Amino acid sequence: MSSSLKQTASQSERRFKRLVPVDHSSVSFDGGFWKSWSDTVRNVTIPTQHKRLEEEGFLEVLDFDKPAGPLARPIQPSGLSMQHFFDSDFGKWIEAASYTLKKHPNPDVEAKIDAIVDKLEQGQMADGYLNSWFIRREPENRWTNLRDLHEMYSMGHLLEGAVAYFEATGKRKFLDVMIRAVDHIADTFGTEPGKLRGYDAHEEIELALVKLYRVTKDPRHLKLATYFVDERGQMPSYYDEEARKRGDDPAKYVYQTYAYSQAHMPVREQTQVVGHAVRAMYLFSAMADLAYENDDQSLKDACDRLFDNLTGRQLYVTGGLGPSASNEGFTREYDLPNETAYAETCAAVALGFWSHRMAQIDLDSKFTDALETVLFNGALSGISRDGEHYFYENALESHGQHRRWKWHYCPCCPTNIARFITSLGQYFYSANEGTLAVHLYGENSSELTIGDSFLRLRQQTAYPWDGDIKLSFCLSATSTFTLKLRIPGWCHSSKVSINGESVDITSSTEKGYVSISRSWKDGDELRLSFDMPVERLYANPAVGEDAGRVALRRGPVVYCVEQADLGSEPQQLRITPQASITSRFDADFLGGATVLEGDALEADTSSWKGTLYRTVPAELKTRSFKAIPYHLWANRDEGAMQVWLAEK
Ligand code: FUB
Ligand code: ZN
Repeated sequence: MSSSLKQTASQSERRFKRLVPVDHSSVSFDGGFWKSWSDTVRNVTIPTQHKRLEEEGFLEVLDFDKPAGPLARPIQPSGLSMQHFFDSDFGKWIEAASYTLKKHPNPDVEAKIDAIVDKLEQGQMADGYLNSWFIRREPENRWTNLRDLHEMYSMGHLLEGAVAYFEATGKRKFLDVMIRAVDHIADTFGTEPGKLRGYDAHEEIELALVKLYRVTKDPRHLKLATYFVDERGQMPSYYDEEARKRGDDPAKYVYQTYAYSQAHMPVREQTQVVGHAVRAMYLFSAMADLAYENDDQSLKDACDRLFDNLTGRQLYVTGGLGPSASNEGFTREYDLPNETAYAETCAAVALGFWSHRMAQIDLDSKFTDALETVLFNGALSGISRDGEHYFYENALESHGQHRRWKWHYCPCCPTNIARFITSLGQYFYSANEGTLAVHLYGENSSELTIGDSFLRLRQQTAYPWDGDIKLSFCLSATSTFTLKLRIPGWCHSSKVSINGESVDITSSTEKGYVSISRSWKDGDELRLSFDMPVERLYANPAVGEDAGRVALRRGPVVYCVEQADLGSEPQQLRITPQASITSRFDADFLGGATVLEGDALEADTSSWKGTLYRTVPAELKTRSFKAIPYHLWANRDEGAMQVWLAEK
């Protein structure tokens, strides 16, 4: 039996018909929306982030031959200093930078990565342990506080960096260093006698181990990831036992509940998304990975419940998530305040990771719709148009107090959005023996393999500003496969034609993907047309903050009104239900974007001077307004902004 036939047989025995995402480097953004973002991240973000890591002393933690200096970040009440996880920041930077290297070799970036790797190798302990904080400052305390101190979180990010760097360059040193670190973790944790039954409170190592397994094919790496996910939330809590061992009272836990780390009950029993948002998204990404690798229906079911809970009750219209600063996460369902929204960039990026993984085991556009929403809104808003300023919190309303910063006290978000964009190609397509799925739209050309066929596919489109897309097929030989095209959830009217002949899509659409099975030949041309009107969105009445308000969306892009255009605060604007709102592409607006324009009402404040309350409401006068894509806000002068606009 040929190896590809063997693979087919094992696929058919599986519960999930798994899709394999394309390698990010097989997709080139040679024009259109993502070209300028990818170029900016590669040419500006990656080098400036390294500069910041140097300037801000992040890389000094690797000077293992010098005594550790004074703390750059104080210890917080939880016992954690941001410095405990500096390794994660350069780990993520290495990962983001590595994704650029395959197509754009850069000896300077490689040298910078190699310098970090040399130091990591030098500092690694004889038993494989690797964490700069503990090695330099308190080696006797390693593995004594998984609840608070991020040891495996940091190692997980180094591991993801090592996998990406190996895949980009073929250089093994970093990968081997991290495999030794993983061997050490596996010797220390697990259910076998003599091992600790612990797991890190900040999830990350789990999904990193699955990435490692996909490179090494070593079942021990998958087993370790599975152990961490299965062990999470088992009672009695490991964290209580660990605290007692340290001489701490578990009842004095700063965050009070292990729901903060999704460790309040076994993961398969969880039905509501709770706690710290980034942690939750990393955990659920790992659960989806393990459902995929282990063919585990129970993990898939848990993910489904949690996904529906998140998207049905706890997600901002922008794809932002985790409204509260106090736990960097979730509160109660439908609690979606706009001005104080925490909505951390990392959390939106990580929702992208999770939803993408879900789509590989269950091709349902509800997952890829969520991916697209974060991509064009709540994640992309985390980086400025110049590529070197950032948001940590992605508010949906501001009075001008939210400004982008050059670097952050806790800079987890910049490198996260960078790695999302530099690896974006992998999110566009996935395939298995007989299927090619197109998840995202945007100008690109890609080199894809479906079964034994090699295909060059070109997407020509001005998406997301326009809903017309041309897919051109360049095939060396005629090839039969099923093309699955995502019909975006926001689209209410779409058309597909092949070589000028229209295709009936109503009967062949399942879970938001239209299936077209045929013999594809060189030169075939498929056209997609998604109707893209300006839409008014209303929130579930349980979201008290949005009562009487409307948000504007066109295609996948959510809009906001900024004081920079209005000249006054958008909070005084009233959108009327009958107002016509038109769209126009403005090539000069922040690199080119479609803006919305229309008439609205605005309160006349001239008669209110010195009055706070009165019995006569404000008079309203007509004025014009302009709305801009939310992801582009705060790129101009300081001022107010609003996504959910009052409706009159
Ligand atoms: O704690 C590590 C990272 O820093 C988290 O993922 C972010 O929320 C920020 O707290
Ligand atoms: Zn972050």
